[in-house]
Amino acid sequence: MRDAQPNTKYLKDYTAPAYWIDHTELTVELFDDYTDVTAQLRIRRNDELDAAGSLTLDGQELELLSVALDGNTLSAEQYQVGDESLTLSGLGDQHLLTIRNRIYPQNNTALEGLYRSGGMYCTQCEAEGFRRISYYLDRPDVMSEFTTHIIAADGQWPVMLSNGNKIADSVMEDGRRRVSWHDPFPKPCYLFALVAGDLRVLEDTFTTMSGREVALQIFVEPQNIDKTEYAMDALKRSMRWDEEVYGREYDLDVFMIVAVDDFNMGAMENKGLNIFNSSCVLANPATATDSTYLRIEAIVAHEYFHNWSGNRVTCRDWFQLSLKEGFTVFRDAGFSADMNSATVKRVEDVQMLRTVQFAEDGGPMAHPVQPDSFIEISNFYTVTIYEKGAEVVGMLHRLLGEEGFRKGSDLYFDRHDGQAVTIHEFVAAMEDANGIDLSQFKLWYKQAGTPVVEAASSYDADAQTLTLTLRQHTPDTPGQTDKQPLWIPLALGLLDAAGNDMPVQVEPAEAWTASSQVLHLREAEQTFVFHNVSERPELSLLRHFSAPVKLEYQQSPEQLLFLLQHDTDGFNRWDAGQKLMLHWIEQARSGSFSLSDAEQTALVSLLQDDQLDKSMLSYLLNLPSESYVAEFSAPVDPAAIHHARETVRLAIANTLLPHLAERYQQLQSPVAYQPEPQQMAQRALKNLVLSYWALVSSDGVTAAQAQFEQADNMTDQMAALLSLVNYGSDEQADAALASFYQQWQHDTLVVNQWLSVQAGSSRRATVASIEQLLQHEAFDWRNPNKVRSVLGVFANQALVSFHQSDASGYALLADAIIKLNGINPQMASRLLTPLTRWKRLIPELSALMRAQLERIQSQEDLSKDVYEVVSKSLS
Ligand code: B3K
Ligand code: ZN
Repeated sequence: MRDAQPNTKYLKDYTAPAYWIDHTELTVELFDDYTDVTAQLRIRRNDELDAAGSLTLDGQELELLSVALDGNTLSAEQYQVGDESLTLSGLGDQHLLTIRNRIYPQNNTALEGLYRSGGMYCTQCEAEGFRRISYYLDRPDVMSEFTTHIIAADGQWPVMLSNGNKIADSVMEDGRRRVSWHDPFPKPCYLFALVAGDLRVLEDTFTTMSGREVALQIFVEPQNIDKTEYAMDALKRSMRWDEEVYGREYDLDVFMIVAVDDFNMGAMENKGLNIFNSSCVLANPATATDSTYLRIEAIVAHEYFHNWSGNRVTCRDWFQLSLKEGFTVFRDAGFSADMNSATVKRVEDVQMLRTVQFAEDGGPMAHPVQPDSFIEISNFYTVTIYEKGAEVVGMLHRLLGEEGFRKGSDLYFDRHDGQAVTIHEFVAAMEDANGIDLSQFKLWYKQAGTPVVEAASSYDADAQTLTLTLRQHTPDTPGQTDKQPLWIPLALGLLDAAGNDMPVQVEPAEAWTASSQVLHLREAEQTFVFHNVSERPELSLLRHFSAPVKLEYQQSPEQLLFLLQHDTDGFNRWDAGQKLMLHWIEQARSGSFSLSDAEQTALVSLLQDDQLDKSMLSYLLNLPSESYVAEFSAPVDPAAIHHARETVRLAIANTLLPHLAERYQQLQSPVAYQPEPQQMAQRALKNLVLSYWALVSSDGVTAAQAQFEQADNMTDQMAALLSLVNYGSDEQADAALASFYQQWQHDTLVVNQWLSVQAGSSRRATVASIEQLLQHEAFDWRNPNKVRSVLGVFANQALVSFHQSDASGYALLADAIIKLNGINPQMASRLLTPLTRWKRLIPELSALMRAQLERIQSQEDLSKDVYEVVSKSLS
């Protein structure tokens, strides 16, 4: 809980630590009711500083037992214990500092530091959790070699793990067992991990490119051992990919993954011992959907890739978080694109960016990819740091090309191996390896807000030229005005009337990179002239979404339809379709919507297309989400958006209706379930067809019922359940939900999906029904997955239900946040996100939401996490 006025930390105040900790020897003694920790720290004065021999260590909720310097126990007058610190003064150049303290993992509901999850112990130390285990310099620029001893009653915890390689395992004289681990790679304490439990393990091996054999182990609670194979497969593919694409090899003798049920995030890249939220690692066909498989593949890769981008080269301070996160998201996206359809992966990433990240960038929590201040670092594990950060790295890749980028990343890893560095050093490596000046480009890291690019074009038939004028500006964001023009790579193509790409010659020539068909927009306004353009072309702008900007370019529904049918860039085909559908939704809001003949024909031919990837087709035929539509309307009226979107959905379903039954049958497959791209694509399209069919026809609902009963995999069963819940009769929906729960109540991850189906359904989710779910035996306030499945899904997906005109939806969320503030501040703070958008809503809703934020703000004992988001939202 916070002090009266939480402090803001600033990047500009960074100073190096007064001491280094060269070696850390940690002894963790697990007892039933408490845990004792002994830290033996070899400290060395930082020569570069004129330090006065004073050292302040971080510590939180620790019971200090003793402090000794070079073997001599200190008396209480020889050090100062603050609320969250331990200070020693009068120190010399080098010492052995020994600190003993006691902690209570079973009472730790914040899930930071050492805590109990189900029947096991585990840790989460990033960003500042290590200080809840032991007094330490809890900052990423202090890198130390760790030796860890775990001691417990013999037989109590058969598996006891920490980072690095196991060096000893024995029963001590007092009958307790002691397992020792040594990690030869110096690391910051945020990468420390410890696990103890009665776990089962799936084992495999991987031979690295230099021929070393690495043991691979996935540890899970006994009931989950049949859900580990896919993660192992994804791990081996990730290891190979990182060797092939980045030349990066794994470095320890063993790589371990542990699945835990109670976890604040997706997973954590602790050195050699990744800890995963069980929802991001466990899968078998009966319990996991295709999207879960894809998520597992991406997260296993992401955490593994951190071994280089994050662990071997780490961050100097937490303002540099995107140095490891943006780069690693970029790397895992490349991996997923190579394993599946690259275009589909791009579509999914951009969907997320344009809804969630653009909303963050336009709201009170907007911050640069390299923030310059924060109150609570946990609040900065954001879509801006991760996804926009990855887009910025992606633009570097586009500017430098595959080879140039690889030269830059090689230089970065070689130059900084074993160091804690800054974003500046990452860009400098890219510059030095390619002989390029990226000073203007670096503004992407410094300026918050989503840039707007306005485009206008004119064609001169006589001169055979096309003139394109581009203007850019970045809106003000909290604390930042008067933004500078950015370096924006804008990929584009010109299509002739038959839909073929025309050759492109641009002036000024230096603004054009022919190999990647990119225009370089570097000023507030620039005009480009395309020569030898033999007919009036259709412009396809911002191909592959080459920069994270909002593009404003006037195109008629006919032009959009043309691009949807013909663009040679798969991403822009989809995007043209989304723009066209957005236009339909706007028309529906003004009561003037109907599909033209050409539009109807295009929809039917997409449904029947046999050339395109079926997953792509399912995206092409799917409407933009309500949140995406909201991003493009001001002020936001969630009910109006919902109804307009439903009107359009009904019209599409009716247009497709004559063909749906047949297409559904065609897409059935007799082949046994495999989580592989082609099958996944076919299921995605089949289940989209089913949802349109069930929306407009009782035959569709019957088909959903049959699929629900017969499905042998969760993808099909869940899709059928969704169709029954949303389009079946009340009786059908109730019966399906009841039978699903009956079937799966023993499986907590499946039950979470069952909770989400209800919480996210505009039809089912009422405030009363959400309250019931919160009372359900399957719900648990201490488990973040449950909280997300009910409250997160309700507030972010069931928009009409959440935005009730009597504020009951807001009040329910606010009550939950107030409750969680005392249990798990990070969770509480995450749940605030929908409330931070209050200024964008129609006035009557806006005032109601604000009142709930004020109610939260008036609570006593607000955590730093909640305080920061609420106070920034209200200012
Ligand atoms: N690095 C972790 C994030 C942990 C954050 C905890 N507050 C997960 C990841 O990005 O890989
Ligand atoms: Zn990460």
